[in-house]
Amino acid sequence: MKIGIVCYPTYGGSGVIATELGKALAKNNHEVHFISYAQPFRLDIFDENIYYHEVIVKEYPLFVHPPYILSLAGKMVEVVQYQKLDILHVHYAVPHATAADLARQILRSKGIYIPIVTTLHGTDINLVGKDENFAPIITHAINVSDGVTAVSQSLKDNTLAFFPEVTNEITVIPNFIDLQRFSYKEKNHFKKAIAPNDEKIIAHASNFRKLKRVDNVVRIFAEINARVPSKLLLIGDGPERGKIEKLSRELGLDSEVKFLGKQDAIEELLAVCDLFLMPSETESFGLAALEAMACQVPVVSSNVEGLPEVNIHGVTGYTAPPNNVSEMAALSLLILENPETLAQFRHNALIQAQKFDIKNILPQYEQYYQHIVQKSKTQHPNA
Ligand code: GMT
Repeated sequence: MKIGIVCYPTYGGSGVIATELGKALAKNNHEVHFISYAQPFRLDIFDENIYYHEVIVKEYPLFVHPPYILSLAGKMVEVVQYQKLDILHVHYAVPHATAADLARQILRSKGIYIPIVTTLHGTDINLVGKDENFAPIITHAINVSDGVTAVSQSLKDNTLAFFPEVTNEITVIPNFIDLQRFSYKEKNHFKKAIAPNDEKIIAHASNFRKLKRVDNVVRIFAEINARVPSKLLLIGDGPERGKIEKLSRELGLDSEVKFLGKQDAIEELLAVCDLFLMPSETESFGLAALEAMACQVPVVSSNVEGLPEVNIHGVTGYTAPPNNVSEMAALSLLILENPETLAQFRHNALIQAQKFDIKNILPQYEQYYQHIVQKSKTQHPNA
């Protein structure tokens, strides 16, 4: 098939999933066309089946806010028409599904019907979706898509609860992991460099947005470190970074907390960790937790939304209400102070991660695309 993929190129789970899906589809001999305003950060390979089309947003003195959505729709029209795409897969209802709807209308006037699959990732539904002005736009974008998927059952349930006028069917296709890339590897020399006195190594990775509660990561770590000497690796960067550095200094943890910034080879870092913390206030899935689990790292996370579908309480780690720092610290210590629990949870984390193996999830997307293409051919035979 010839598949167009539209995503945000930035450091974040939806961009990772969209890019890794496109790479896996290309390996399976599909022709994949990425459409975005910058090269997605994980699109770091050459593959003869992969194309990248940049959306250029032109600035005019008249426009204070250049209309990205129109530039995107225009690029979609061009790529669908000239590359003869079979399907457009857009990640995020707003603005991508909205732009795709416009592109599809324009293409229909040229006798082309392009089916649109929209994948909901969470931020558009849980955060943007709470802005009243966006509600009718998101509802419309979902209802006019030819197919809609959500990355967890919880996200599907929330979408239907927040947007009562959504009538379109939503299919859950969970996020996935490449277990060949994300796996446990012996990195003793690296471990020694980070934790020379055999301290426990704890990690957190995110885009440091407020909802990730990186401040609570540091507070949980402070309670852990008071009992079990440890090091904290903070991977990623974002708006909260300055505050978190200040908090670490205030808690006297500057030499225990390492700010590593954005890292490409995150699997190399996870390979040396004993625990991953994800105390988010909202999380439709928690891809970073799954990446840790694939590397056999147990997770202590909050129990919101999709996280309990990924991190199983008492099996692959523990979950607790968000903002309950003391409970998350106590649960972390249950793992770190008990070598048998740590070993068992490491094993369980891998078994759970295997359920999300890309080898199992990729065919679900391929079958879904086939189904949507067939359905739209039946519904729009003359387009
Ligand atoms: O969480 C972020 O900051 C990034 C965001 C995104 O849209 O890229 O992640 C969302 O999509 C990921 C991939 O499906 C999920 O793993 C994250 O849980 C989800 N984030 C939220 O729901 C807050």
